[in-house]
Amino acid sequence: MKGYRLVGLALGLLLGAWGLVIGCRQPESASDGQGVPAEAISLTEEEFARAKQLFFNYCAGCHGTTRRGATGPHLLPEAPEGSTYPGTRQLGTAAIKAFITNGTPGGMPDWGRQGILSEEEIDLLARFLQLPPPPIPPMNLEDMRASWKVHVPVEQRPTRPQHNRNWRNFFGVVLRDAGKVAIIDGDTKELVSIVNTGFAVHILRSSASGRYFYSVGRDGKVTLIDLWMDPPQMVAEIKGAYDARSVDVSKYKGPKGDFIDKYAILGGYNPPHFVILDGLTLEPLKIIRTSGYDVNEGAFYDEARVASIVASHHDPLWVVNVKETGQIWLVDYSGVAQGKVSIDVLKAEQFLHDGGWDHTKRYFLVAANNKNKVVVVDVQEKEVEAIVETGRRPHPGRGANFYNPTYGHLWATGHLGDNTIALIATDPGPNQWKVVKKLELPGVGGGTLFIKTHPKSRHLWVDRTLNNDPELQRTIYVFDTETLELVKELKIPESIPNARAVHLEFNQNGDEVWVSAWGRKDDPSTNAILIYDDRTLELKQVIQGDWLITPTGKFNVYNTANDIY
Ligand code: DHE
Repeated sequence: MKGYRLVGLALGLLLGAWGLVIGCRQPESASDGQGVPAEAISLTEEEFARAKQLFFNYCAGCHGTTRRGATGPHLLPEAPEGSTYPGTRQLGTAAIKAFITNGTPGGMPDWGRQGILSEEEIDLLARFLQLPPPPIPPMNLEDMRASWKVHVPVEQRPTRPQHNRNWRNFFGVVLRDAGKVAIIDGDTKELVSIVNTGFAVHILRSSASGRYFYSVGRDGKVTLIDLWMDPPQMVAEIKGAYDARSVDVSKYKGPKGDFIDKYAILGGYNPPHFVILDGLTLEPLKIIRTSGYDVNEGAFYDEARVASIVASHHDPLWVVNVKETGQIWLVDYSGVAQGKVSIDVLKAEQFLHDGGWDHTKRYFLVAANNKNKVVVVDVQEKEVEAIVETGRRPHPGRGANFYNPTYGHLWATGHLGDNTIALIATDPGPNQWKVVKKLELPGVGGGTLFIKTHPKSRHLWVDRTLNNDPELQRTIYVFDTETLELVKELKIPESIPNARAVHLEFNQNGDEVWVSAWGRKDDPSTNAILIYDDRTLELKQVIQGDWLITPTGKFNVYNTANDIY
């Protein structure tokens, strides 16, 4: 049987220094700082294929398929020139296994301790990571067309809602490890339907009218769900990448045309490209590769992945954030029907990830998380307005907008790598685009993935899903947006064991907050949706059921279509 073989070199291991840099625990075998013994790395074809899949499932998001690093450090056999992180061959199997098992305070999950990866899988990954990364296969329009299905043609879809429910207050709930999306009625809290969306579905976005949900998964599949049908169901699907994280829609209606529900856009991690799709059928119309040169060193990145995408309400534009190069592409879709897509490329900062609009929806704020910064784009003037240092690894989700009597309008982000919430002033004046205040979460470390508020709420809600402490992972923090005091810490009830609290979403009225208790995929009793009263901060309802497996993101139709956060 053909095997993959490589002899690890006995290079001096500077793990002690590296451990300090990322604050990690040092594995025993390397704690003397003298280096690890040479080891022979050998994987059979079958092992290599399994390890590749495990890497895709758990690691590629942060470290990249070609392993050059992004949110997490590079994982290349030899350290690239100038890198402060050693090569994986220098680290050796024991050290790599320790990282995968225990995670790091910088936000890397403790895959072993959580029991998500077995010892055998961790060993396999640790050996795989010392071999060169496999190449990214291409994907073209024909491949996409082969996967494209329209289940219900547009002319057979209803012309008005087929049910009497308040569909604008529906919640689409991602059931991550079930590969499904649940549609829940936000008024009655009843399960309305479950749609098979595909592997590790990641996010949903609402069409501009709110009638459709678009899902995107880590298998690069986009599905289109019609909420007017009874029950709501998938009406089209397409695979537009091998690995993807983002999808959005055209939201502009004005003098330049009516693009409501006209187009969708899929952002690919692998291949690194975006695809413009017909909004009602998902027919692929145009692919554009995002490979390019980074804004700092000018190094070429074939793997320049599309991170967040947001649609402007004021112009026929998408803001496409290219992670590795740090470029922000403003993509004008008004000429797609004439075969024309014009793009302005802005030089921002590397490792762009997630972000959201300020309250005026003129400025888009996006985290360059591995650079500890937030980039502010003036989408109206098509320029980078500011780059703000906020804290260690900002992770805003979409961020949160609120008015504070002292500081005016603020946009807020939490951090993966520290326990602060940075408040950035957005009103014109001397403080604009400055961090005017940092709120502190109690306890050690960050791990915040999402924060949220609503124009009708006086509260800022914060999770801490990736903290290393299992108790803090279960805790939600609520701040008063006027006094900026921490007013309540809410824990997942003990009757729901082994769950982390993740992602917060308001209902349409802005008086309820839905939180996911993200548990084990093989045990429904560890999973739930917790519904809190935003005025009293009391838990008012718990949704559970055999169908509710690993809920993560929740998307309220009205708030998502209108970018309310
Ligand atoms: Fe996400 C948003 C990428 C891990 C749940 N996530 C995003 C966005 C990106 C991204 C680029 C912004 C999309 C947009 O706005 O267009 N996410 C990644 C990763 O690369 C990463 C770090 C690692 C990976 O392997 O995927 C990652 N994400 C996760 C999770 O582990 C989460 C908690 C559960 C899951 O799906 O596996 C998760 N990400 C989410 C959610 C949003 C999101 C719920 C949307 C937040 C919102 O309120 O809009």
